[in-house]
Amino acid sequence: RYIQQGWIYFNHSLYYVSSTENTWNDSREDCLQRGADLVIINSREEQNFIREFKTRTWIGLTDAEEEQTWKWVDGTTPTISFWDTGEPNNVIRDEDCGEIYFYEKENSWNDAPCDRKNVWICEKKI
Ligand code: 2F8
Ligand code: CA
Repeated sequence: RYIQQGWIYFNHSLYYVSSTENTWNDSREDCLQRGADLVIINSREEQNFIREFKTRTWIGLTDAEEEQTWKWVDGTTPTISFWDTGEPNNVIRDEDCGEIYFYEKENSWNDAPCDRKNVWICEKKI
């Protein structure tokens, strides 16, 4: 078993859950400084693993570059997605950043304003 202080292992990646809240950009910056990036969700198993932290959290998803074109922080387009019903809806001002909102539900992603403060989760592949 792979153990590293503050990081939790799942399926070839390590995950770090912040203990404070920050904007999406500052959250991403924190992850980069930890040699990681905001979490990228590639499977139902990973989505459900992240939900188990039971927190509203930023994920590494944004359409800041082009409205309605959602991209992961590694530049890829989601192959599988878990938007909540009616999301993404861009409802409050400009909602360009992805979060897990109602983690009780498998379909729990929401687009939220990037300057909102959230817990964040970093992922690094090992
Ligand atoms: O009901 C979904 C809706 O809830 C909030 O707006 C009232 C969210 N806003 C923020 O998180 C700021 C919306 O993004 C979300 O779509
Ligand atoms: Ca929304």
